[in-house]
Amino acid sequence: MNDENEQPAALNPEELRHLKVTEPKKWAAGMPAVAAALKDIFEETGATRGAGALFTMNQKGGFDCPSCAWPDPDDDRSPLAEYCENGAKALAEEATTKKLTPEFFAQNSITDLARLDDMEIGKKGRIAQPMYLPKGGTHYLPITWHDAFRKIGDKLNALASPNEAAFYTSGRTSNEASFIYQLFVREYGTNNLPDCSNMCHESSGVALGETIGIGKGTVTLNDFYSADVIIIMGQNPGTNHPRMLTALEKAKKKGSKIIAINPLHEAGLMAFKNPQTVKGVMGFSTQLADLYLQVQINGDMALLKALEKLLYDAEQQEPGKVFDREFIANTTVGYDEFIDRVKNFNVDALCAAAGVPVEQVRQAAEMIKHKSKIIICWAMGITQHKNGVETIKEILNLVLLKGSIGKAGAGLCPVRGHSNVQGNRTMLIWDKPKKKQLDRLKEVFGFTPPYEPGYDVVEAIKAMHEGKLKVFFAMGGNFLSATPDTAFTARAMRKLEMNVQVSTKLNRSHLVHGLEALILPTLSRSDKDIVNGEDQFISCENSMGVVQSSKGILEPISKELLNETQIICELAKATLSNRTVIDWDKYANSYDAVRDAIAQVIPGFENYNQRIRLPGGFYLPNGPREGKYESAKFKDKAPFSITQLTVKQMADNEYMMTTIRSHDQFNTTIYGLHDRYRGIHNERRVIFMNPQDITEAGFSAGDQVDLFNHYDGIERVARLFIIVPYDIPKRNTATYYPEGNVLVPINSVDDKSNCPTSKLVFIKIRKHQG
Ligand SMILES: Nc1nc2c(c(=O)[nH]1)N[C@H]1C(S)=C(S)[C@@H](COP(=O)(O)OP(=O)(O)OC[C@H]3O[C@@H](n4cnc5c(=O)[nH]c(N)nc54)[C@H](O)[C@@H]3O)O[C@H]1N2
Ligand SMILES: Nc1nc2c(c(=O)[nH]1)N[C@H]1C(S)=C(S)[C@@H](COP(=O)(O)OP(=O)(O)OC[C@H]3O[C@@H](n4cnc5c(=O)[nH]c(N)nc54)[C@H](O)[C@@H]3O)O[C@H]1N2
Ligand SMILES: [Mo]
Repeated sequence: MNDENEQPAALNPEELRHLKVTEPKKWAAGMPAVAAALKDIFEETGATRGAGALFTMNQKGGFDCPSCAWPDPDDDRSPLAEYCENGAKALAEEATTKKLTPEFFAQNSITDLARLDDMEIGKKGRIAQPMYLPKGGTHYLPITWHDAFRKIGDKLNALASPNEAAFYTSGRTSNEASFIYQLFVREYGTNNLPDCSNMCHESSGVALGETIGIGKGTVTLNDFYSADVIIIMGQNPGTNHPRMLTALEKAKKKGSKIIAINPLHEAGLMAFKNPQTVKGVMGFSTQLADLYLQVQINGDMALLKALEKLLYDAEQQEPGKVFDREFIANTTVGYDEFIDRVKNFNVDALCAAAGVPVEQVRQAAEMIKHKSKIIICWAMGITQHKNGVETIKEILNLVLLKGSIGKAGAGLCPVRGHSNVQGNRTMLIWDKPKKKQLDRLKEVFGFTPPYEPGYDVVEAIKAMHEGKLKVFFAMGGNFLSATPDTAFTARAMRKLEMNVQVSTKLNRSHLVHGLEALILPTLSRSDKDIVNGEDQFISCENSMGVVQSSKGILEPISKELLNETQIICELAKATLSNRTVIDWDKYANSYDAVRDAIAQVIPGFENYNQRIRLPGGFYLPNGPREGKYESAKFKDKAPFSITQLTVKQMADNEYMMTTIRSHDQFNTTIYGLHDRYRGIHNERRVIFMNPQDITEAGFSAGDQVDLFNHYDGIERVARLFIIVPYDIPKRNTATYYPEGNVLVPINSVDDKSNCPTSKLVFIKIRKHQG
């Protein structure tokens, strides 16, 4: 696939499938969800292997679901189904008994494989032995582990500087493997540790880190059950965090109200039929959102500001009854300057900019006016914007006005994606580590880590382009398809001298490669991890800061698989040899030894080995949750932030486009071609458009179109999409990720977090040119 064809084949499809469109659903889950889940498991794994594994998933002492980072209940886990349809699909995907043998790679050249679409590639099976693509090679060849480590080690040692290599992490890697990984990378000599967070909740990390001193949420699951109001912004839990619906249902039963803020009417925000209850199975549903604000794409900042002004007006009417004066006086800074601006806000103009009728925003203000037990949840609809960090600071402003933080039933809830993405960062997988974290590594291990910041994802892609990065090592993930500007990134990756990927399954990033490439196969979360004859467990941190053990139960599909920690330890030995001060064998042989090291380096992990063995694990310390703010800059108070509202004027034929996940995918892993809740079947190359926009532009439903834009003087084109009329605000459109990624320019990023703006690019639409 390193030929003259600039675009990865799948970006240039010649034909489409037979799309079928049905009415979007108004509720999520229930029996069809469980049935769909079991069907997938049975097809991929054979009944006993899959079903047995399902019942162990998310049970205490079992393994942590490899799908999302939503927490398990501290107590009260349903023995029947502490999993969801999409967790079951994730399990089926990795528990498959199909495997990719050397014969498979001998029969299929890279060019052949690259012609397949993402779903077909993923369905081929698990990678079963290390594979190597030599310079000029057309097929991956088997290689021994020993030779693989030798090649990578020699290459890393031949670089002019360690900064010519980068080490990516996707969010499934355990705490133990993450810690060992960053330890190797820093002893080798670089902070080039880009990770999937850079494209995900980086904006949350930056916004909260700069303000309340910790880049994490402040609520626990139990807070949901005493909240008066739960606001859910830019998140589609019915698809991406289905077990959150169980928590929302319970919250509603206890009297919470829910406000949803989303350009699309997502089924999972409207109502829920709980498959864990008899009523749910019989088809009774619980209404979820009490108020649905169909905001325009990126209208959230304007909406928050309008709400603040309405609350300010109400506070003038009833002094002390709307704002939490005591909290503001004792715990915050910057109120006067902030409120001076709020006074002058124009509600009508702000609501117009948000695209929400003033009346509805008034209703929202009424709902929260006299409440302070408020939780605000958000995900990618908020973070992946040019002003993602700013919007999250505005969320904090609202929370501070209401004193809705550091008390039961209230707080901030950035809902994480990958099952251990939060843990990766806690384990120092970070391109911009703090000095005191590096100092601690130095103290404990006795080597001097590099102190200059490394590349994040976008910086890494640019550095590849400029020839500054020569080796790219990925611990999981699918870098090419997950990153923005696919064609640009593909060109960048082809300039590499070597890329190495530790993977469970084949994906497009193995097929768009540098001069040499290696695939190193590894165990997945559900696989048994036996080291020295002993069954081992790893640990993960969920979205609410609970660290829990996870022990796989499935027989690995091949004897050749190593766990991620072993892979890194062997690579460290092959690379650093007698330069190292670390006993890598000790860590390769025992996760307990790794956990002891973590306990010494990372605050909050004291007695890790004992506490991780408690049923349900343990909570990490979280200052703001207890009303403690650790930011020195604001004298241990929580600051109000002054943010800007900018509204871009669009040309007449321009549209905003957001990229979303279907119900049948996990990021770049495509389980199937349906998006059941949105009524899309058998095709992913669709563009959701407002019906009136379709007519006004002279198009019709079902038309085949090309999407394009100009940015930095370059035309980017996403070919061959089908128009689907949908209930979405005017001039807003949506396509699926990763098909829409070609249109996200590499320089279109959040101003502060550098997160790609996957939730807003401007596009134009023309009839498809065949
Ligand atoms: N089954 C499954 N589970 C997953 C994943 C998966 O792919 N599949 N991915 C995991 C990962 S890594 C992550 S990060 C999470 C992602 O979880 P989500 O953030 O829920 O995922 P997205 O599909 O990106 O959807 C974002 C939502 O934001 C809305 N939205 C788009 N633009 C805007 C906007 O400007 N404002 C507002 N208010 N809303 C907007 C969209 O309509 C959509 O409902 O899920 C995790 N869980
Ligand atoms: N346009 C657009 N782009 C986006 C987004 C968006 O909303 N819109 N979302 C962004 C977000 S939130 C994220 S998190 C990124 C996701 O980016 P990534 O994390 O890079 O992508 P995934 O698709 O989750 O990675 C899947 C691959 O991981 C490997 N894998 C699975 N399990 C394991 C394991 O246990 N160990 C190892 N070593 N490998 C494993 C498999 O080979 C699989 O093919 O994408 C981002 N890109
Ligand atoms: Mo994510």
